[in-house]
Amino acid sequence: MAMAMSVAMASPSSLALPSSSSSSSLLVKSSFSGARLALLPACFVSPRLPSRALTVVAAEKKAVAVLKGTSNVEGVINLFQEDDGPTTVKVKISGLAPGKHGFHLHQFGDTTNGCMSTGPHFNPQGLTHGAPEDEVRHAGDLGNVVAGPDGVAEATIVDSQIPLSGPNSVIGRAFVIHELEDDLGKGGHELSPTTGNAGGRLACGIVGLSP
Ligand SMILES: [Cu+2]
Ligand SMILES: [Zn+2]
Repeated sequence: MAMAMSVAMASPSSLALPSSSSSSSLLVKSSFSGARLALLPACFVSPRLPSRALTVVAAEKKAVAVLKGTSNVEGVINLFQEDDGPTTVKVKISGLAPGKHGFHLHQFGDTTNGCMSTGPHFNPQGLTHGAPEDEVRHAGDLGNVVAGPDGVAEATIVDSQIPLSGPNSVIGRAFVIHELEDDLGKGGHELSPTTGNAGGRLACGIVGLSP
C-alpha cells in the first residue's frame, strides 16, 4: 500500500499524458484510485447517521422479481416503497390452477437447487407462521393470491414488514408461489405453524433493485 501510494503520488504529471503511457502504468494508477475511492465512504460516513442519510437520498425505492419454476407457472412481482412507509407489491402470476395459492417471501435469494434453496419464510423476528394481518407472523407471510378460471392471479398487497432497505430489507430474498392454499397457521396440520401447509413450490424469483 505504501509503495503503491508513493508511485501514484510521485507521478502526478503522468496523469496528463495521453495514450503514450504504457498500459502497465495505467493499470497501477487505476487500481490505486479504486482503492482510494473504496476507502472514502468508511472514512466519511458518521457512525451515528448512516441509515438516516440513506433514507433521505432514496425517496422512492423500486424492486422487481421474475418468477420461474419447473412448470409453466411464471410471474412478475413489482415492489414500491416511499421513504420508510409500507411496501406495495403488485403481483401477476399465470399458469396456476384456479383458486388460492400461498404466496411468501422466503429467506434466501438462492435458486441453486430451484425454489427449494430459497429456505424458509423470511422471519427476522423468530415468530411462528400466520396471516399478513396477524401480530404473530413471519415477515414473509403475504397470505394467498387467488387465480381465476384463466389461471392468472393478480393482486396488490400493501405490507409494512417487507422494506426495500434497512436491516430487514427483502432485496436479495425470494418470492415463492405455492401449489396449495396457505392455511395462515390455523389449519391444525403439523406444517401449519411453519409453512401454512401450502404444498410444493411452483415458481420463485429473487427480489432485485429496479430503476
Ligand atoms: Cu412459501
Ligand atoms: Zn410463514
